[in-house]
Amino acid sequence: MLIKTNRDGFGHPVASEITPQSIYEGRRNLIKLMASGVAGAALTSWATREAHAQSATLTPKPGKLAALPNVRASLPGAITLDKLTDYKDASTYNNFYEFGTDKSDPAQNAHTLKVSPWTVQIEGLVKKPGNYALEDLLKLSAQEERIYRLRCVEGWSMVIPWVGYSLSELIKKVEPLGSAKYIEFVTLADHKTMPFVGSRVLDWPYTEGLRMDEAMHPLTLLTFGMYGEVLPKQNGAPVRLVVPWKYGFKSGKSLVKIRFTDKQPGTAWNKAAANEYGFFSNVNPTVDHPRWSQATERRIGEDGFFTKKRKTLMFNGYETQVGQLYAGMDLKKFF
Ligand SMILES: Nc1nc2c(c(=O)[nH]1)N[C@H]1C(S)=C(S)[C@@H](COP(=O)(O)O)O[C@H]1N2
Ligand SMILES: [Mo]
Repeated sequence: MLIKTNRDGFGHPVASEITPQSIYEGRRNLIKLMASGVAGAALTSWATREAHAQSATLTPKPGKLAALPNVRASLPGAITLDKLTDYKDASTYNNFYEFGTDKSDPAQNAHTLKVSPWTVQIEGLVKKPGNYALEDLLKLSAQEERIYRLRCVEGWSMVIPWVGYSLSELIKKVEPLGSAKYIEFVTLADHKTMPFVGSRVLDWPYTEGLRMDEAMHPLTLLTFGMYGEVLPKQNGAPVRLVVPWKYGFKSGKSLVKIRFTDKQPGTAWNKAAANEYGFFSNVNPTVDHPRWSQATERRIGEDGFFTKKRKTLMFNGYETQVGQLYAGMDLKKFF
């Protein structure tokens, strides 16, 4: 098996292939399947297992999710030696407040979410606004598997193999105007299918935002799948964001709108409690949440009586890649 790490001109690691040609071809065949209308075919578990051969402990999932087209397995170069979180934990211990505030609620309730047809509206300061069908988004760029840490602001973390492509690919295609400095991400708020939309915890729809350079950073992943398959509904199907150096809540699920703007957009958690959740919300062990420390984290799946907590890393361990974005900024002030 070929393992190669490259760096692009910015010093960002780029994907390193871990996939033998046969698997690549196998996955390529799925594109043909998709094209021929056989979209319900599950990605064979041998391909998933093979792709995860680097991580000995993957629990392949059962399930019959539709296959994702055009996927090649790859590693982003950063933090891939951690053991993967079991699929079962990643898909049953969730935050998705539209389906309830308990960690087990989304897995129980999200089956009502209707993920097809799905369109993402692109609007604001951009040359090519419009409604983009999920199928078109899927085809826009080759998808990669990227193993990222997700660190929740509540103090737990997981290591998940996501499937998608850099959001920058989409941004380049829609041609933002020079005046576009931020992007607002709006997620679905459907009373009929999301039982907790309307609850007073948050101002719905759940929205998030990134500065343009953060959105353009190659690590920011427009995500369609995990563990080699399409996203389970509770994880934000059919398309979500994953911004691995920020607290988990920046990674909005079930995206319906991407709006380019010249002003810093409001965000759901900042509106709910501005003193607790800032716009940036970069993972930072030295800046405590007003009600708890952010210095350590509990890795889901490692909980045992004698298990030590892990030290939380600056920018969730992605400092080499993203530190430059915040050069000269007071990260206590801009938390
Ligand atoms: N629309 C929406 N997106 C959301 C949330 C939410 O409640 N609603 N929760 C966020 C939080 S707090 C976290 S930690 C991650 C959890 O993602 P996961 O369940 O796939 O691990 O999703 C984020 N995205
Ligand atoms: Mo979170």
